[in-house]
Amino acid sequence: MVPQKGMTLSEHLMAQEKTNPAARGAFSRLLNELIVAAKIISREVNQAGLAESMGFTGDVNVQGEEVQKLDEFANNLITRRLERCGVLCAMASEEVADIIEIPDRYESGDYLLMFDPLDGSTNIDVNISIGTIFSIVRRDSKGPTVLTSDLLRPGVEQVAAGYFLYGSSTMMVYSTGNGVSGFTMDPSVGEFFLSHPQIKIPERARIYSANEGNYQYWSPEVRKYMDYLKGTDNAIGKPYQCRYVGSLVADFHRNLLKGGIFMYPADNKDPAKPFGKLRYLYECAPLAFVVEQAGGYASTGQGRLLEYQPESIHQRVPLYIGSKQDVIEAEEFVSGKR
Ligand code: P6P
Repeated sequence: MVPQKGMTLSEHLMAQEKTNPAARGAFSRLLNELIVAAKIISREVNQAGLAESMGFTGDVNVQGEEVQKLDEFANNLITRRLERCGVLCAMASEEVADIIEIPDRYESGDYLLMFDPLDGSTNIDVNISIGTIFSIVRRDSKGPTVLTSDLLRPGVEQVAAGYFLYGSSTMMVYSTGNGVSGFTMDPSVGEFFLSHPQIKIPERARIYSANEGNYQYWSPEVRKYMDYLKGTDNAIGKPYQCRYVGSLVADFHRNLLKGGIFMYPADNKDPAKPFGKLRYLYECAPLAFVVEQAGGYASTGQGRLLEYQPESIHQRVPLYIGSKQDVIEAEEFVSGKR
């Protein structure tokens, strides 16, 4: 099946099931529930900006409902919708300390969902794009109880991953292991249409995304790489351009389409976070799955990120992700080989 621009997401999911029988039915139910949640989050994100500008007080909105912080709202919405889809045996959220079990009243399934319900939510009131990131694995353990080890999987074991981007338009970008497809929502009909079939990231591009305010907290190897990018003796012969909005999904999406490297290195700013800020299960592994499916690469700075074995559900790891040649080069510097 050759994906045609304008194809709906539902058509695309059904076509995926033909090439991926393991995903027949259950998978589409899971993704369709996620899509409904994303449409509702998209509406709330847009209204939040309006509410802010109209100066509503925080506690009660125009419908008289209790206003929750948007990331709490997004987390609760995804949890409530997905727990009843009959396809999941557990979930884990960047917003929730422990594993999220499926209530007994709902049918359990063979998949687990890890998600960051609203990454970058502090950017809402300055109208910068934010996103929802998701990762799906099949259950590993047998027996009546889902184990934490079912969640603590290296990213290579994901069966699907992707993100929703709430920006100038709402997009969904995802992969089930057969390349990366991007869909743009037409708000007038509330449907996602294929706008970016078979996304491929350039092998190299003159863009880097990093918070250089952390420069003094980085290792000498990371600083050496940053200085290399900003010099003229790099592979392109000109200083790279810095593009950084401080919203991972927005920065990643731009680099996926235009190329370049996003990095959040380990730093010694906060002894409690020696491996940097970003979480493996909800941010790094799903985006690494997508970027490799698009021909790119993701590294912890010491090796392939998708092969990293997380030790806790909120494990943080350093992240270097984007164009393959750029990330390989970063890994050579950061691991001390250059
Ligand atoms: P810093 C948002 O809070 C986030 O988790 C990511 O979306 C973003 O890439 C990163 O943190 C920005 O962190 O330290 O540069 O503000």
